[in-house]
Amino acid sequence: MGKTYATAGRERLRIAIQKSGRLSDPARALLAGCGLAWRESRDRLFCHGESLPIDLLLVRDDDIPGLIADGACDLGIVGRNVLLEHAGVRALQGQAAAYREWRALGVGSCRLVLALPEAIQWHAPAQLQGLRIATSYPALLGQWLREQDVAAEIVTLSGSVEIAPRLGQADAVCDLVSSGATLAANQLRPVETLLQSEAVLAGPVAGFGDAREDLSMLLLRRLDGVLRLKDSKLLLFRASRRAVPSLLELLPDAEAPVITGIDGSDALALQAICHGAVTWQRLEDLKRAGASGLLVLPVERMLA
Ligand code: PRT
Ligand code: ZN
Repeated sequence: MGKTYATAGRERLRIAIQKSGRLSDPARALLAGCGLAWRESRDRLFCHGESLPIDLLLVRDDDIPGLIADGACDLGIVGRNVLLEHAGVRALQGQAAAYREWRALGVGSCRLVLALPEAIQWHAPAQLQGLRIATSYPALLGQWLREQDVAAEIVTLSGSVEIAPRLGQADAVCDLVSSGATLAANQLRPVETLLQSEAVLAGPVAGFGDAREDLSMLLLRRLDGVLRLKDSKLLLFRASRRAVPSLLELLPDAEAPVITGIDGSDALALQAICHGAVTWQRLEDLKRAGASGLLVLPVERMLA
């Protein structure tokens, strides 16, 4: 198996994704949506691509930026927070980033926030001077503190950051939040957002210069199609010519509507891809404005 890892590179593309965690299912779903299929291997670390020469490496998310930087993997799906923290650590060591964000993927959204015990009134970053802040993101926190011109002590913890103030390890925390429930359960209140994060496709700064170049471009084109269609629906309906302008006003998110005449009738047939939610309310509004025979269909693939 070691041989496969070492020699699979140059002709095949290798994508690192999280083995298990919040981003593993969304990452697989996105890649499957791009037409990728894999043979699961027994060691469950390496999945050989069956439909295209694109293999998966299943790893801890924290390892993904380093794998791309080392060239052990070509692309990776990882939180922007992890990618930028890794880049921040490299920058402190005088190394260039060696990867960049290729696409934001619209899943795994969260914020990196500074949070204080609820009892403390928040005015401005200056009040952090001399305090201890617990975080798993020391490079990002350090950068932000420097921008604020504040000297605080960074207490680096690999987990259970939210509990640090109650344990007397820190005065404040800098951690990821999505719903905010964990902070609230620990009597902490978010006061500043340091970073808006989501899962991203990360890849090298420059291209590959070999067979992987075409493969990565193919994958990007398909991914763009999948991302564009994420919440999209195909809407079909009929309407009189007179009603069309006001109907189109109700469809600001419709992409290039196609309008065709119906033989032997003064009605027109319309079809449009809507990128926003097509709710019952919207259908009722369209019907009131003169649409009939409304049909909403899922859109599976799109190649522009
Ligand atoms: O094992 P491995 O190292 O691969 O996984 P991990 O445990 O380090 O990461 P994982 O699976 O927890 O998260 C992977 C990525 O998901 C993160 O890097 C973020 O980009 C993204 N993400 C999105 C989140 C959250 N939302 C999130 N809420 N990552 C962590 N959390 C944690 C947060 O740290 C806090 O403990 O969830 C808690 C808060 O949640 P709320 O909903 O109570 O606010
Ligand atoms: Zn991790």
